[in-house]
Amino acid sequence: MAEPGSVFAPEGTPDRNLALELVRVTEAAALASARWVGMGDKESADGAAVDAMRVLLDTVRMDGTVVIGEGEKDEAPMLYNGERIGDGSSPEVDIAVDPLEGTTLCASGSPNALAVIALSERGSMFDPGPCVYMQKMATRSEHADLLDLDRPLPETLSLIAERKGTDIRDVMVVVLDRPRHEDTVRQVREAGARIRMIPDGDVAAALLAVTDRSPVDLLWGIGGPPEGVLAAAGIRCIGGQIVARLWPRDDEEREAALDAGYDLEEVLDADRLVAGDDVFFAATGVTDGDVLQGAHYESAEGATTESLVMRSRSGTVRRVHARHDRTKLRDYARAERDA
Ligand code: VTB
Repeated sequence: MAEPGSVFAPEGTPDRNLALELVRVTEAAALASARWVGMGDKESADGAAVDAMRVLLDTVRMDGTVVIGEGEKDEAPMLYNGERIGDGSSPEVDIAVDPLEGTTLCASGSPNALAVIALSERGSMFDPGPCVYMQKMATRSEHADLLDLDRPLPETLSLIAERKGTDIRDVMVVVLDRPRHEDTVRQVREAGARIRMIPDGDVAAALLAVTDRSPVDLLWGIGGPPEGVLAAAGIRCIGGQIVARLWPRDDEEREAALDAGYDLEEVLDADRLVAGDDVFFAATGVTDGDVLQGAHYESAEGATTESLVMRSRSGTVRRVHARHDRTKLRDYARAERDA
């Protein structure tokens, strides 16, 4: 029997949608880091997002553990992996967070930087361990059964074209622009499919790939495992599928992962990456992107944000457009502090 106020309430009981509380957290991070858009200083942009997010996270009633955060405790003062967050009351949750996904995108004023967070039941999020990279593919539900990390990518793109009833030239795959992808990129081009090359930001790219009527059919590539877990949380809510596999860079990393008990052959899908039955996800745009508009400072007093606010259990996907009154917020924050 769940305790009163728990999000993991008995079936049929209306309960809390934590995503509605999380959106304030991502909005705060986006507004703070958006001050640094194009300033060429990704550390400050990230720091501003972390500080803003950490303060607001304390307002969420929960007993949270950061599973995917800013890194190990000795390298991250806040939102480090293992940090306990919230007031300790129910529910018990795992937290995956990236206060600024795409720090370089933000620093260069490029599209698709996001503030993002996801929660799910304690113990339900995949912990990537020592691996720095993961192979990933994501697509919307109609093509989900075609995802295969071992099939050559041009073949998968042909199958998607066939399923869509189009030519392979009409298919578009989004790929991180990295030297490790050069061979595959060449093969895809030879096969005649099109590529959207992105400098960073494969969480936004994964969300785009699973969106209906998206210009992009598939996300493919080797990127960060934290971004894989965050994308999976979003996909659990919005629909579509991701498959991923840990990708050790060298023998040392392979050994460390094996010693830690990881199965390097295992194909991890959205349900494995985020196994909970009740997943909450919120993301707010920092710079303008395909999925979300960025935070805009429109006047001395005002700013606007756009966020995605989602929950897997109910399947509700909200787009929240917010207008923020910076003068009032400042006064309000001061009054709270002085109280
Ligand atoms: C990607 C990208 C991220 O890390 O996951 C990437 O989506 C992978 O790492 O925005 P490399 O940059 O080392 O290739 C980010 O760029 C940063 O988190």
